[in-house]
Order: sequence, then structure tokens, then C-alpha cells
Amino acid sequence: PKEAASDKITMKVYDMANVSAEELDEALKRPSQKSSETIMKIITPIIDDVRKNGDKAVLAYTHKFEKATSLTSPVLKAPFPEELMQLPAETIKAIDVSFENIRKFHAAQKEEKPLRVETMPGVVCSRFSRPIEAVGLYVPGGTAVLPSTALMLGVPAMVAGCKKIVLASPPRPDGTVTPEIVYVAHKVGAESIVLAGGAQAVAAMAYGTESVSKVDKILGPGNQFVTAAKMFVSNDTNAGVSIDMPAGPSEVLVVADKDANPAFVASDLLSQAEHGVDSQVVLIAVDLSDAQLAAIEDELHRQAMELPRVDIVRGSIAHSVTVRVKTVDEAMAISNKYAPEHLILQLKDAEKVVDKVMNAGSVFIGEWTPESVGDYSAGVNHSLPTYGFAKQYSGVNLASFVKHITSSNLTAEGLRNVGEAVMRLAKVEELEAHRRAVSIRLEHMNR
Ligand code: HSO
Ligand code: ZN
Repeated sequence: PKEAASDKITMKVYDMANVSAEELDEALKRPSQKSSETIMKIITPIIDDVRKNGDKAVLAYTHKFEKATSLTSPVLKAPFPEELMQLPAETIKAIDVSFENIRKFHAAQKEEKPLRVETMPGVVCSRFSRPIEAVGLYVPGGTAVLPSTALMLGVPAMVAGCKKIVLASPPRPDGTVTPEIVYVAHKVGAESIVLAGGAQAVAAMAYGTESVSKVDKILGPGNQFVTAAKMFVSNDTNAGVSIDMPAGPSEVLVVADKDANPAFVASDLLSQAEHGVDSQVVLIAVDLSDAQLAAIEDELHRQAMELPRVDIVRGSIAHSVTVRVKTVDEAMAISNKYAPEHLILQLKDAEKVVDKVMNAGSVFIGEWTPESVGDYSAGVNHSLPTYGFAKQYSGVNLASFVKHITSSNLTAEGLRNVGEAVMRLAKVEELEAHRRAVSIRLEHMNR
């Protein structure tokens, strides 16, 4: 049957030449999320329950939400049985290649030796890093299985030297997780996989249970319940746990000019649109003619109709937009304001435009760099700030798995040089014991 014109999968078009700044802001608003108050009300009793009742509570939620009623333990401990990681050779190879690229890129982020600065003669300040001892990595289940997320979190944790790596992922109704995730857990040296999802998994790792190890930091994307639970436990001083960053629906902003291939542009927009109905994709069209823009729109519709997840795409494209601009500078101003999770530059001399990028999670440069390569195998991390948080957050990287410690080391000469300043400021703050810790030494030297 012939489709009605209204069925065309298409993004709303705005032209910078005749749209106000307010209208544009409104158009580029991320789809709204459930209020965090509503979510908090749902997760708080779950977290309390897990804290009080441990394994028993976690299992009960997994039986209820994941329908995995045959599970008798919420944890699968390493060494993981071979039969749980049976995979086709091609999949093993794909995971191995990706693993190695991610490992290389994150290993290069290591600070080889401590930073050491002599701020005054005899006053040496240093900074060095140490791995966070125990980390909990949340790998979402849901509409797609995401072993790539296990790689993006597990590999840097391994490279950083975290002693204890705990994965958590909601099991399937038969109580297992996909063999890809088990294989990745094995490769990164995880100590266990928590077979639970949602707030219950986060709570189990934050507080520990009889069989789930308590961790020091929880990382990884998840739905609104997972995100809210991460916020909750990181605010609870009794838990003593930190988190990575607020994670939201996937998004991409593509900047394309006349040089861009319409089919490539459309494919990139769709690759993030298929993540979920709450995803948003944005096209900034730089000085394109009506015909050139129409070519992209036609491609978008044609390619979308062939996708297995076309229904999800319809949802996300419904709140996605195209903005027409005249210049690359205009395009980059909009992009920097939006602060996209992924920024794709399909431009002539794309590499030069990178200098103009101020806010973005990860940038994909030129026509041969689809965003998918970053999602899986290039080596960069795909756990990135969404929702405009690229303005102040970095994506997951090696530093996410370490903390920095500083040290000072003074000689007698050093203390003589800096002592006056310390004593004076201690006096200003009326902290006499501070002042004396210096003066007692200076007097000792002069004896
Ligand atoms: N693009 C997602 C990550 C992902 N894509 C996983 C495919 N698998 C992060 O924004
Ligand atoms: Zn993706």
C-alpha cells in the first residue's frame, strides 16, 4: 500500500535566517524525562530493602522484574564456566579486536611518572595516581544487549589496575546473561557478575550484600531508575561510593555541508535514533540548497523504512530537528550550545573545524568516520555525557578509574623559604597550632 505523505519519517526543519534564538532553544530541547521526584519515590524503598535484606531482596526483585525465577544466587563468580561464554568465532574475533583497540587507547592515557614541581628551592610538590580499588560496572539490558558497554567500562578499569571489577547486568528470564558479556567479564578479569538490574543492582554494589562485593565507585549507563539510584547512593555518606556522571538517552549532532554524502549523513542520524524513542538527533545543514537537503531527507526515510527498529526510529525522529545555517561558524555556535554527546563533522576540511569544538562528548571527523566505530571498536570510549552535560563532564576514560594523590617534601631550606608565609597566614586565621608546627622547626634549626 502507498504510504500517506504524513507517514514520511522526517525531522522538523528550522532556518536560522528566520527563527529567533528562543524558538531555536525550544526546538533543541531534549525530550523531557520523568521527574526525578517520581523516580526517587519508586527507588528509595528498593534501595532500603536491599540494604536491610541483602541477597534475599536482590533475588526477589530479579524474580519479579526480570522474571528469572529459577535464580538462587544473585551473583555469578569468576572463574566463569566455559559453557556460559560459547560464541561464534566471528564474535570472539570482533570482541578481541575491539578490546585491543580500547586497551591501547586507554593505556596511552596512563601517566607514566608522577608530576613533580619544585615551587621554591627545597619545596617539592608531587602528584601521582592510584587505581580505585573496587569498581562496579553497570551494563544495561533492555531493548538491546550491550556487550560493547561491558568493554567500554571493563577495559579501562583493567588498564587502570582496579583490583576488584564487579559487573552488573539484568539477567534474561532463564537467569543467564548473554555469553558476550560473560566473555568480556572474563577478559577484563572481573571477579563477579551481579545478576540484577535497576536500583537493586546499584544498591547491592553500593552497600554490598552477603554475596555482592561492596564497591568504591559505580559507573555505567542505565535507565532512569539506575541513574536515580546512582545519584541516591552517591549522596549517602554511609555508602561511601562515587559515580561517573548522569547518563541519559543517546544523541548525535551532525554538521554537514555540500561535500557530505546524503546517504552517509542519513545513516549516522539513524544510528543514534535507533537507540530509543527518547533519543534525539540533530542535523545542522551548512549552506545546503533545497535539493541537497531533500536528498538527505529522502535517504533518511528510505533507510529508516528498512530498519528492524523503524518503530523506535519514528519515535526519536519525531522530536529531532534540522537547522539550516549559512556558515560553519554558525553551525559550531549551535553545536557548542547544544553540547552533543556525539558530534559528527561531515565537512570539507573537517579536521580544521575541530578547533572550534568547545563542548562535545566525542567527535567523529570526516566522511569515513561513522559514529558506530566509536560505539564499538575504534578505541575511544562510548560512555559519554548526554543532555548537554558535555559542557562540564568528560566521558569515561582512564582517569575515571583512578584518583590523584599529592605529596609535599621539604628540605630545611625549603621550610625556611616558605615558613614565613605559612606562619603569617596561620596568624590571620588565628590557628596558633598551625603556626607553631612551623616555628618549632625553625627554632630547632637555629639551635
Ligand atoms: N551510542 C551509545 C553506545 C552504544 N551504541 C552501544 C551501540 N551500542 C552511547 O551513546
Ligand atoms: Zn550507539
